[in-house]
Amino acid sequence: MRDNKKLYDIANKLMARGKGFLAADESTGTMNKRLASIGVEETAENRRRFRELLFGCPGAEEYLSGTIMYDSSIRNQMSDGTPFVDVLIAKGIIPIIKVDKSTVPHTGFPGEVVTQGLDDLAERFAEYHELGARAAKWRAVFAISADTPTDENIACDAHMFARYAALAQEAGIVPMIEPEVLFQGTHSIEDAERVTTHVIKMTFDILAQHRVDLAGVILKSSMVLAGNEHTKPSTPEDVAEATVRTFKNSVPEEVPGIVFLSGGQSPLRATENLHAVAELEPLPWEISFSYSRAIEEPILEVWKGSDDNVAAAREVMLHRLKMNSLAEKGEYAPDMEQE
Ligand code: 5MM
Repeated sequence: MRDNKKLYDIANKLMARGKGFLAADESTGTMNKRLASIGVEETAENRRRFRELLFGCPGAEEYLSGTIMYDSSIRNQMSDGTPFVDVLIAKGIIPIIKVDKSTVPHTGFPGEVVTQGLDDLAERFAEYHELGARAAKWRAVFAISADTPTDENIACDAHMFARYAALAQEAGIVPMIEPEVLFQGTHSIEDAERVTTHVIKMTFDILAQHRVDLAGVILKSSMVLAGNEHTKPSTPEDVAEATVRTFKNSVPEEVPGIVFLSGGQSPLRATENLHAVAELEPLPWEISFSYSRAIEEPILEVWKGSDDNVAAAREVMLHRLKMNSLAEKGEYAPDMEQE
């Protein structure tokens, strides 16, 4: 009989108050785009050097309970030969492994994609557990338009979430499910709420049908806000109210935690919106951040690929993490950005 208590313990550690996740799980193509954006050559060594900057940042453990890694990173190491994964574990940061293999077009459903990566997943989980991962991430993507997402597309991804989550729990790994409703678009905040509620609700219904233990699952969600091309940007108060209402209408209370992706919001906006959600606590779930771009963008700008800039880039990283940690506790104010 499986001991689910271990899963609950991992989930509780991940959702520790004042701590969140760094999503450093860019696939090779995405990481190359990040390097190109700062004029750095897109090589395996430069991708490794950037991960060394992030994973080796002294003090990050004060604000991070988990770090999401890509397959190549969980097998990679610091310049001195110490495996990245050992560096994180020594700091008490739980290694989380991205296991989906990205999206492909959903045949017959124009404009929609489905996530792939279930083949050999049980064997991959066994290896990732051996390498030190105790949580995993699988992302599905939904764009809002007049015709999308369709129920068939949501159900297809939800069945894959369920299969992935069941296999993760069987391997002693906490599954994080990430149904990302894209921020990019002209949609209103009301459309975002309607679609996000429907996607999350259908996903959890199908997870429950597949007998996934929802007390051992973390939800990684988009915030609910108007699209980036909508005429009126949503205020933090609007985002918080719509997001919390969405969760209350779609997320079962036994789910231990919900973390946010930043989705292309600016770093400051992602922090302000997290703070506004935290101000509506208590909620049935622990809430935190799991940002990639909203943490990494300012770090990349300072680093610019030079070893001489690593210390300054790590200061920027610690600042961003501290701001998000304060926001997670509802203790953030924009004037703290200047300190
Ligand atoms: C780091 O980006 C993750 C993987 O993306 P690709 O497979 O496209 O390279 C992504 O799943 C990320 O973990 C989340 O979406 C959160 O990232 P943002 O930038 O939205 O906070």
